[in-house]
Amino acid sequence: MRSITIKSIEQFSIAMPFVEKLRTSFGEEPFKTAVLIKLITDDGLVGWGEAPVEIHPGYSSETMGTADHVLREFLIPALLGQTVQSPTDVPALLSHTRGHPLAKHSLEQAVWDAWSQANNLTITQAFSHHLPAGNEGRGAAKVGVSIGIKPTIEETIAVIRKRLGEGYARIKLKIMPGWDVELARAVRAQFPDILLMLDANSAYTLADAEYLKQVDDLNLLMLEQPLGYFDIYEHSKLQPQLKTSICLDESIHSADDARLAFELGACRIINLKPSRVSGFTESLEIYKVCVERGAPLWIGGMMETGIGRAANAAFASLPGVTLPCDISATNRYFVTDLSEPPFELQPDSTLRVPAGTGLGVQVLEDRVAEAEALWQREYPYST
Ligand code: OSB
Ligand code: MG
Repeated sequence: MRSITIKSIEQFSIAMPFVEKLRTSFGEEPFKTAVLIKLITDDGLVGWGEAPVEIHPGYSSETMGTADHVLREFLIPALLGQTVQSPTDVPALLSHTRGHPLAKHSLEQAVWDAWSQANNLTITQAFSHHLPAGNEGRGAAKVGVSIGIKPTIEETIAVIRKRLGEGYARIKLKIMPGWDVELARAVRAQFPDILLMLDANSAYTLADAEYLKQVDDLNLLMLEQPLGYFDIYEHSKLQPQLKTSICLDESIHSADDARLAFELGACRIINLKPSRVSGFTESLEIYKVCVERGAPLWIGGMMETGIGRAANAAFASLPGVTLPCDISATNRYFVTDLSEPPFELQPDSTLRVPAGTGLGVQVLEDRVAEAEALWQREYPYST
């Protein structure tokens, strides 16, 4: 395999209007925001990455401000001039900076993109190259859609009906105390056969165990992250009390966390967000943990632009990813995205993975500049 040498790295803070915002138990973001990375190699190859950071430290402790700062001051300087034999070398190069997984992920993604191109591979083939034989991509990713907290149950049912009509085969509903059991019962009554799941984003405590049992007879695909951010222990006390499978999102930051969660019986399923676990190198380790245990796995989302989405869809096409992913079509998120072609939902509820080398999408730099201008207009106090 050919190495790459990193010649320059640019970062862009961007904002884009959402087609439909996503209200969760911790709030709602006014815009899609991110810090994008453009990396150029000695040979002139260009790799792109996305840190899907938000304005508020609600889902992640990272924000637009922290990612901008940590990338500029610490992470980018650590990569400049480095020769990388494999993208899996990147975590060690960044290890002197503690934390900041979303920021680290953006750089690692850009390296995966450029390295794949240097080796004439799609990014999916680059992932498979780092896995045992038999883990080749399937060319498409099975996907669902995540629906935020709405003012009424009727509005929620209308959005679900629209999404089912578009062809999404799995519906995820955001819940919080007071917007949970009644909602789930009403939706199940309307749609008895759909793949349905709930995501609490850490809104409950172990004291709510009896209360949460009320959703147990609704044949849910899973209940995502009911308890504390970072918690594994209390989930291990809740899972045995529920028939419904618990899926962990916020609590899993590494392959070690995944092993611990499975050993303790804290969950049966993992939502793997490559950004949350600091990149695709750690994602590959979590993938292997799940495959070895025969545990269901799916790829989550952070409302990524086409840049992050392309890489996530590629990872989601690997055969160990067994459940529909939170990677919806471009038109679920944006009117105009930063890359082309857009991701379109296929009749079998999949997104096709681009066929070209690297990410396989074309980044439209004039759109990146527009999105940068929107961020600067809305948040003039920031860099
Ligand atoms: O909990 O999965 C989550 C978006 C932002 C923060 C947290 C979450 C989400 C989603 C979005 O559910 C899924 C998507 O990208 O479509
Ligand atoms: Mg979640």
